[in-house]
Amino acid sequence: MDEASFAKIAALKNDEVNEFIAHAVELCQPAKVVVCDDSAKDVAWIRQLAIDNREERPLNIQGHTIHFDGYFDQGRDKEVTKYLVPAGETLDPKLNQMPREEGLAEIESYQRDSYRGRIMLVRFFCLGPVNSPFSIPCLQITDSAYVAHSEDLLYRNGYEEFKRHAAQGDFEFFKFRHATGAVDERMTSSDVEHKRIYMDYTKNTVISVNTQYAGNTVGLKKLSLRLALRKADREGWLAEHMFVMRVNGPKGRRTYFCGAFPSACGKTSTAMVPGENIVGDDLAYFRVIDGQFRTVNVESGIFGIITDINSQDDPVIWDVLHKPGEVIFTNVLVKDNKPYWIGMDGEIPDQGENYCGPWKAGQKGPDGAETTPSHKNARYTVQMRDLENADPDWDAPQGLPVGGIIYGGRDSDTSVPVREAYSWEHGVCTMGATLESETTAATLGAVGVRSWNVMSNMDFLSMSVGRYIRNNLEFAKTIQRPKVFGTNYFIKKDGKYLNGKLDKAVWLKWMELRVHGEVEALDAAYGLIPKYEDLKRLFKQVLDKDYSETDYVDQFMIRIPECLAKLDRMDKIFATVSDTPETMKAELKAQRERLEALKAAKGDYVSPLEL
Ligand code: SPV
Ligand code: MN
Repeated sequence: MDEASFAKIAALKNDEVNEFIAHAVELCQPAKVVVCDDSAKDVAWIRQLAIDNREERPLNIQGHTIHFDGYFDQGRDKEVTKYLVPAGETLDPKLNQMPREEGLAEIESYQRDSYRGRIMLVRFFCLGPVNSPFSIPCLQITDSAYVAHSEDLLYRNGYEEFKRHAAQGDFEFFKFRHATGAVDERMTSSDVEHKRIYMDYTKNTVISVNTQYAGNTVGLKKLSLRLALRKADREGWLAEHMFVMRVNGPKGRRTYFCGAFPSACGKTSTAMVPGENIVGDDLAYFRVIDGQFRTVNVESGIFGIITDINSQDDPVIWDVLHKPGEVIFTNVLVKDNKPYWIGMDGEIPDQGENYCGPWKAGQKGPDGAETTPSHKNARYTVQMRDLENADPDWDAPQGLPVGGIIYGGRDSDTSVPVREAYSWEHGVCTMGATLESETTAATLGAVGVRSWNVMSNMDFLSMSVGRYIRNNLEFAKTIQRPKVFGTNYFIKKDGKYLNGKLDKAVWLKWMELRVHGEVEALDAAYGLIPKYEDLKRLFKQVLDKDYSETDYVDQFMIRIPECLAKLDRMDKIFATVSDTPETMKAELKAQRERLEALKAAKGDYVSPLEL
């Protein structure tokens, strides 16, 4: 470590920082340690290092690079992601876990000497805006310049934040230590057998090894979400897997919405809907500030799925991906230094380099599976400040007031496209806690299988399901809470989707009006639904479309047998949750009774015109 690096650590005067760095040096044995601060010089040095050590390669457009993850490292790996539980503590049995001492010994054995001949990077970042009630400072150690570079795009700088806190005395921060492990000739982690992501949650620490995929390595993304859920539980706030966006109402009114959508349920496309403004696309914290329910985007960039990004459906992202500026492409197809992906405009070459290495159409993967030109989870990494539809207040230190929460599921046969909850409790329990998504042809396995994903946060829960739901129910109890909505963009009739891709723009405007009590709604027994006249007017206004009454009736038909079947599934699931809150049980029961009563009065399938 040179003097400049040493001086940066010394200035923080923090034993916990010193010990974490010293332990990493001792364990991983780097050739050199470089400590970065928030300066443009250090950020630029990291960007160049990623290229110099061949973790990234420049593409044709200035500032664009490609990074490849290994064939078996294309997503989050749940199986090897575990909580380390100290002796004498218990965690909910639904969580993947192991004894702490055993886990530490194992993962440290994989990280021992892993930085030999490499540079150990020490970085400081901040979750949420800096110098704000939401901020959580983070210390990241890694030997991957790609990981460090991604964090520069995705998070606020945090060195000055650490300094500010250091001046004030003790403070809590999150720590991450990542090691790439053995690599192949393409610089991708090759020791797949020993891939591990272990949460040493009692020490606010996450350790990962033998992986490069950002969801497993970028400490501030999903690794921090698991720690943040526990910190929030201790402190009485909420850490959510949600986008944040601004919906523009009449007369320049700005209403902020947060949304939890499992994969392939329309999360990013909702946050990026034309005419509205994005604040963030993945992680949100909620706190009560000055008696208001407020939120921030935890991140400062987007690590988004690139599959199906095209100039028609996603003009803003398409533009960012085609102009000079900082973009990291991952696991797309590259030919002549140009990136290609499934679902883009134009022709895709039938050969090049991709997540398999050198690639030709028809090639089988090392596991014998069919391959595609780009991986379906191939991604782009860009900064909020490069998005022309970014809300100017996206970085506000006091956060933004929340008008509505949206839980977006995916089913072909049950829920109407949009409905409003009767209350916070009704929404949290029957829309958030019962969120389901149906598998599509794009995922492995059978199509149409429903998977349950509480608030879309299931993969990141670091406590029991019941406790997490209870925290949501209890949060902000004494103040006005946002309205809660449920969406489903995927309802079908006779095998055909009933909605166009852009219809969500209309649902957003309707929800905005409902937040302010400016349109009426109909009671559909499992929530409040729009009236035809209002949607007809909004379709014309937003999409310049004539919305027919037949479309309305098809889309908003109350399908009682399917709704009751969903309640049956939920009763079965929650019977396995030992600490289901009483409120949850009561909401499910009341929902069933309302649906049964409507069925007795009007039959199995009830037209919205009959309500
Ligand atoms: C998700 O899978 O929810 C993501 C990408 O946002 S990952 O970084 O893998 O979590
Ligand atoms: Mn996510």
